[in-house]
Amino acid sequence: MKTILITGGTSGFGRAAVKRFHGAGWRVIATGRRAERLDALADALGRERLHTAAFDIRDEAEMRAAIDALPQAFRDIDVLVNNAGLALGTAPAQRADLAQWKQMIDTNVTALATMTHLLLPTLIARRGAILNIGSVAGSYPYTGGNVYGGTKAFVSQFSLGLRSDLHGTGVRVTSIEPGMAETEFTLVRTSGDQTASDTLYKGAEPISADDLADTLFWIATLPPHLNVNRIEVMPVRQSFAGFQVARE
Ligand code: NDP
Ligand code: 8X3
Repeated sequence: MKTILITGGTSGFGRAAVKRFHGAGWRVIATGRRAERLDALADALGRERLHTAAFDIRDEAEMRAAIDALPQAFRDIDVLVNNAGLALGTAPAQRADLAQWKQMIDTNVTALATMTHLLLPTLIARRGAILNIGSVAGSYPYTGGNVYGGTKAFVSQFSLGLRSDLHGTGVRVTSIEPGMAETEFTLVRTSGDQTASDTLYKGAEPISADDLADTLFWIATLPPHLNVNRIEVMPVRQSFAGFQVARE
């Protein structure tokens, strides 16, 4: 039986992935700050193959304590899904909130790198896999994407760098880069503006959390000699727009 650790298991992609892998018979570790959401998952799925750990992923000491406290049956982690992350704000850089920038960097970059560093010995021993959730925002700039896009560019390049460093270990690394997906992402980004969230997704047939969970499951269950390096997934209704020109 394989074991997977999914950060950000309380919502969106992460929660859907917890259910997807658990449903397929995997042992799952789900993390997130909202303990009541993790408890609800345990109520639904039971605790035999689900372990939950509630902590703020920006707190390295809490993260280490949670990994140290893993029950024996959950210690041999085969797959790490670095999913916990967020965007905050849509203002252009010159009007952005510095505290929001730092929270995005601490969560999307520092915590992701820290968790990876902590679990690398186990993942190497298991010839496991690291699935990092990047974003199309890491490749394609848009106004107001500034630091969020920068953090996701880090995820993409860090994933490729890990592939290189882990050469010969058998560990697989993938950067999964979704486009517009309907989760709590926009609610978080707009500090709880449900109308903004509903308006953004209306009529767009966005990616669903279950769609992305299926993508993660497909990658995690490929034959062990195959590695998906980077994968972009978008709704058909979303594509690219052109450059802008500030004319005289
Ligand atoms: P959600 O807001 O639905 O889920 C985000 C998850 O991250 C939650 O489980 C949340 O848990 C967790 N999280 C955030 N901050 C922390 C923290 N400090 N400590 C612990 N956990 C934290 O959004 P998505 O499911 O959409 O987002 C998942 C990932 O997908 C993110 O990395 C996001 O950037 C990325 N992404 C999203 C896209 C989209 O359009 N939705 C597209 C491309 C990428 P809790 O609040 O309980 O701590
Ligand atoms: C989330 C996708 O386009 O809103 O990463 O930045 S986008």
